[in-house]
Amino acid sequence: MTFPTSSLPMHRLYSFRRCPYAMRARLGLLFAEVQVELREITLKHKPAQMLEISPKGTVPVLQLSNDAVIEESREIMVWALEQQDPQKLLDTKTLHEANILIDKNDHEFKYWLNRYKYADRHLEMTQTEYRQQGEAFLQVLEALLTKNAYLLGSHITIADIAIMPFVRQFAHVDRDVFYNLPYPNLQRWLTGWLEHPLFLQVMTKFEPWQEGDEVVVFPAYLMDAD
Ligand SMILES: N[C@@H](CCC(=O)N[C@@H](CS)C(=O)NCC(=O)O)C(=O)O
Repeated sequence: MTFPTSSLPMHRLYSFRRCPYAMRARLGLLFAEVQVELREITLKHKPAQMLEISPKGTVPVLQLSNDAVIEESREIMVWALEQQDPQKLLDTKTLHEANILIDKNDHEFKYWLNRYKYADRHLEMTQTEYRQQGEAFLQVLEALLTKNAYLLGSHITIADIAIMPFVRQFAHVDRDVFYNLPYPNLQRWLTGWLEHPLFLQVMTKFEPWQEGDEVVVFPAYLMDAD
């Protein structure tokens, strides 16, 4: 279903297409059906306007229309879903478990993922050893997905959208290796996500924003997520 674009002022998201943190923020906005002005950036040339409101210089950054700034991806997802959550991603029954999984993703899995991806910069262990360290988390996810279609049940929760971009990145270090690992349910879950209409929308390409550009509205249209 298509709705007319809302009138200004809009919230504004600084984003980078390939960043997994920015992907989860965009997924949160899409599932929440919250439209924002999107400013695509490059990490090499961060806009001064972004650094002014968020000097730590990471994406995503959400500047609300009241000028409040949210500069952590997790908080952006939660903020968006607190505005509106038609698919109940913030299900109170699973929220505690979701937070534990997201913590594990952000504080443990991400560490091994970086080393697996950039093994040539971290010579203490081999790439295979880094991958095996990361697989400890994949095994947790596989066990959950053996029981259910999504991580915490038969419906998508915030855990799925928060973690999926990182599993995607892990898989894409070497797709042949990933799809030959003994995690059929995780592979099924990831493939489902890569084909999901909202994920395809999240990966829309935009030119980096420059002062004076026309406003880019994201999502350009809202569709049923089913
Ligand atoms: N804790 C932050 C981490 C965000 C983050 O590290 N983003 C990366 C890109 S994926 C970044 O902006 N890095 C800054 C840089 O490389 O200059 C969040 O969850 O939003």
